[in-house]
Amino acid sequence: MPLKLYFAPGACSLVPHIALELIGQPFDAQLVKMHKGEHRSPEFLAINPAGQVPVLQDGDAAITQIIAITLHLEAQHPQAGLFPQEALARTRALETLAWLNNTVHTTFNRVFKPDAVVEDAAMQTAVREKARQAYAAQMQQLQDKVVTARAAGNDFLNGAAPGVVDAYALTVIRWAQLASLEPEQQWPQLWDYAERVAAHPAVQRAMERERIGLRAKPLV
Ligand SMILES: N[C@@H](CCC(=O)N[C@@H](CS)C(=O)NCC(=O)O)C(=O)O
Repeated sequence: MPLKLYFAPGACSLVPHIALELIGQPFDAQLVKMHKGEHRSPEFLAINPAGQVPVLQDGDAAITQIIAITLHLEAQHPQAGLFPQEALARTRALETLAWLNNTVHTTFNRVFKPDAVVEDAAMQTAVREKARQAYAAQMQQLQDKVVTARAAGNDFLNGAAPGVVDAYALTVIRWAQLASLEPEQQWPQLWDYAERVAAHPAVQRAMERERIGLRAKPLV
């Protein structure tokens, strides 16, 4: 039975989606229409009680959490280059991946859904603005990482070719635009990098299936 990925266009499920395309073997891509609330349907909650994408269905196992899913894929396909091979480079990639997942992603959540933090409308505006500032600082940090990688001769945070960490970086750079930041103008080296990642054929296939481009319109 092929692996099945539950995804929503442009959501963080883009990360394992790109990983699956990098592996290059057939898989099922199951669209979850989050704007229609499908992630809260009884059918989807039976698969992931947290009501979130991504979910990777591998046989009877429904695997959640991007880091767990991508490490599971790497364990099955160690030659696919999802993470660097060399020990310290691999650790650095995981370090950045964890930061993207537990810090940058959750900062974006506060920009996008400040109502999950506070009830009061004025306070929501304040939470959003504070989070937007934090997100901008994190984009600068991400650009610094890209510049350091380039100085070491690597076009990607993963090394010479893109991997899981680059898929997550691309995802949060797209989100910066949703948060009314302008990465193309504000962090040109980061934007050049995002264009490099997005130009990779495997990344293009995932983005085409999700019907998204690198450029995205502000949402909040
Ligand atoms: N820590 C989770 C984050 C998953 C997550 O935040 N998914 C979002 C999409 S980017 C989602 O499904 N949100 C819907 C919700 O929480 O209601 C992971 O690594 O997979």
